[in-house]
Amino acid sequence: MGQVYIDQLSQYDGQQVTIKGWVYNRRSSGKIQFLLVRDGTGIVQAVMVKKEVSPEIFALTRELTQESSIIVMGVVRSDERAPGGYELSVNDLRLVQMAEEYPITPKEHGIEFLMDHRHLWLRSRRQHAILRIRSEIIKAIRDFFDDRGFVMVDAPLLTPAACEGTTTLFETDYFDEKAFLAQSGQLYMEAAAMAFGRVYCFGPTFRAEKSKTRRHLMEFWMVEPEVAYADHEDNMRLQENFVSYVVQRVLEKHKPELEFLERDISRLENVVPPFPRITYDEAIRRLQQAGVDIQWGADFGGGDETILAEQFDRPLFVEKYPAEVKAFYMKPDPERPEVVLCDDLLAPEGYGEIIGGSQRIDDLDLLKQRMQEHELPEDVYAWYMDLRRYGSVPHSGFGLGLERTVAWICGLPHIRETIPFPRLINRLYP
Ligand code: NSS
Repeated sequence: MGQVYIDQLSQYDGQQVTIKGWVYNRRSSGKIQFLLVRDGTGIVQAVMVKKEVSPEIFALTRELTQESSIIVMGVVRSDERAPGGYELSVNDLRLVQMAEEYPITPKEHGIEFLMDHRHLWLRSRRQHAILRIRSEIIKAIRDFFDDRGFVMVDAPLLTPAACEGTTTLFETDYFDEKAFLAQSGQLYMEAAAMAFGRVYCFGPTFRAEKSKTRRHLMEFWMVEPEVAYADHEDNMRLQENFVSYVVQRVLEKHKPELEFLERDISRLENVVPPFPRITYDEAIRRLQQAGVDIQWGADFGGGDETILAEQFDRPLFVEKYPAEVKAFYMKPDPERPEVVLCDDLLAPEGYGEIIGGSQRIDDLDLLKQRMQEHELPEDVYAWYMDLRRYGSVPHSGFGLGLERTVAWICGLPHIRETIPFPRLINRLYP
């Protein structure tokens, strides 16, 4: 049998196979050596008995260092005691490269050391569990929208204008012009929604966040659906169905990884619609009752979000914030123009805001007025205003941050492990 992957071993019980991978660990007891071999799909114990291989191979195996690359050949044997239920009786081995002394050993390392070695740290079991769940979440996100008739439309990453305020823009030279890395694809999705009805984009976004927190990355992935003819209510319904779908998919496919991460699975099983909803006004009352010194008109900090979310057993919608603390494009509530038809979805257990969404302003004059209040240059937004000139309709959308969602679902204390190579305020390496 040619190369077989470790997660497929159960199909090869009793057969001779070849595994191509790396040495995860090794121990020997005289006439027998035990290798833990990993190949990216899993880890298998490979047992080498002295009299079953050549003396050269037995001697070579004794010298193998952690992370040396090897090709092992042997017979698959089911064994209840083995992790995964199978082990390999080795009859041949080839060394591909003898690894130098590996910096990450089974002992505990500090976080900065691990982050400096992120390119190697990815090989650990914990990072495997997290990044496999991330990969599944991405697939679930795409499946949810694709199965419901949304068209995926890619937004540009180099843009002439801001979407989410001018304070967090990364600026770069664009020949004789200035360009900014995209903070959001939303404005382009509004154009796409007028063309295709229901659309989404899903890609990296960039924000120069000058705050060092456990929830902020400088480069993060966001999925942004936008729906023509959808109002604020439709928008929230879509969000709760979407978030529940993603969580249930991870529960269905990745329980072993969640268990490895010691995630409290019962908390995730609760995540089914409908989600509780409170207004911003009520959120302020609840915070004041909890002893927080906050007045109507202020935005929430991470700590405030945690206090609110902890009062509920599933994600919490907070809707209708004061227009002043929100973006220029949000539609005022016709019954109370000082608040806007927006919502933030707060994840439970202190993971904070995972979604920001709103119904958009569809009236040209009001949009112009808001842009003036926010001191936004009209010329670079001319195309965006055109959308209110040619067949403007009510429309809504939202953005879900992928990494915060991964942190919440995996139960991680910090966002830095949710993306393969995080960009943090003090880190651009590796
Ligand atoms: O600023 S948001 O609240 N909303 C938007 O960008 C809208 N333009 C989206 C839309 O309606 N199409 O960001 C949305 C989400 C937010 O809830 C977080 O989950 C995530 O994006 N987010 C971040 N994640 C990680 N790091 C940083 N810095 C970050 N900023 C936002």
